[in-house]
Amino acid sequence: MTDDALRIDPQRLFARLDALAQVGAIDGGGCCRLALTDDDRRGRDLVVRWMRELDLAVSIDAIGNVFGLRAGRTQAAPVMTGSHIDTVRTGGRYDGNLGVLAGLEVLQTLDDASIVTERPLVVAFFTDEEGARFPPDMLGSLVYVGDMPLAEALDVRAIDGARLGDELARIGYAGSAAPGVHRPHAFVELHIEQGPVLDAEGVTIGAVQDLQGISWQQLTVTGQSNHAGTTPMRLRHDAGYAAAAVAGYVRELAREMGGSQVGTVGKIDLHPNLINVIAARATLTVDLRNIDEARLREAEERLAVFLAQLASDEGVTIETRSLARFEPVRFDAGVVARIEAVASSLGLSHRRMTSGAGHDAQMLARICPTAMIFVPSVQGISHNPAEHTEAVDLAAGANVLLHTLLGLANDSPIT
Ligand code: HGY
Ligand code: MN
Ligand code: MN
Repeated sequence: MTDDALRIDPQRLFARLDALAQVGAIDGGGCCRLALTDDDRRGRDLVVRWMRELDLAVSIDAIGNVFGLRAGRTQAAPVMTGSHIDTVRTGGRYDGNLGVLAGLEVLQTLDDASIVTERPLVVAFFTDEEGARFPPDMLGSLVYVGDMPLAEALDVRAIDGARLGDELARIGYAGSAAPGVHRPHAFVELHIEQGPVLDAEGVTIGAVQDLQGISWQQLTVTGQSNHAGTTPMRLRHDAGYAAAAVAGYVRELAREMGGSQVGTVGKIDLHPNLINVIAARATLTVDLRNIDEARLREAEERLAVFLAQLASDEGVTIETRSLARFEPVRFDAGVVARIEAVASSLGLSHRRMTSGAGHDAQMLARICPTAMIFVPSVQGISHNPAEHTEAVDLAAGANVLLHTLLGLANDSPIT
């Protein structure tokens, strides 16, 4: 069989996706495997078992990133693929998991065809991509590329108070390899779009050329608890009202700025959180994103002005703490072009696009030529158990990954 005719085994890919989705399964067909929990450990153990069954050389680094290496004809820098297998609390079964398991499927397809590539191939999964339990997101890949000190990462506190380094050791994934092992020649990540574009346009493949900037902040509003019945409105210092005002402002700011600006208040905790007590304290998060760095900075500045006025008007204090701040990323034009050429050669519709979500690829792009392959999310739903991608699209994405990796690993010209 010529390399061009090579295709992955869809049923084998779907079987692994289903098996991994059973780990931390939640109602509605999704998964909950928050980073470094026992369910994350079970998911890791399963994928590492698959890596070993494929005779990959498995290495685990000090932040728990896991790499499976398939030898090439040479010892040249490897071509790497991968993603994450940690999820949000209401995760779907494809977010991250598809990129890792399609990578394994590609390697097994090459084994079946007795193909040895010039460069080694590596499939990776990175620790705590979601950042939902331990901020920032993409923490593992950020440490891997050297832009977050290991010691600082190990001391990160979870939203439940746990220390990252303690949890990593507890689940047995505090590896011995130094972050940065297997410096890649190139990195390609297959991922579901998690947005509505491909599905709405009926396009199969997204060749992702850029990814928007991310600003995560935690706000702590301190007011004064008081009686909900006896306290006149003019005497209130209501942290609950202030939190709601921030959520309303963030929505209004995004609408007013337009373009790619988005804003989300996804987490609000009130204290004492009781029906007849004016909240003394509110802890909330603000997620702002924009493909344009200057506009993202403008959104942050306008929020800061709003918070200062709100604090003064309501007689509360508002402390802010940055949880993550990543500038927009442009992916490698050569790798993007290769993805498009492969999609065309497979007869698949494709289009260039921006990623609204953060991904490990945005960190790998700091150290090597990197790009992403998207497949459609039905109705753009993600971070939701109802997240779905059609089987034909899952297979199409994995075949584009197969031939993109093959071309990069053999340094073949783009045709
Ligand atoms: O937040 C994100 O965009 C990603 O899901 N970690
Ligand atoms: Mn993801
Ligand atoms: Mn996600």
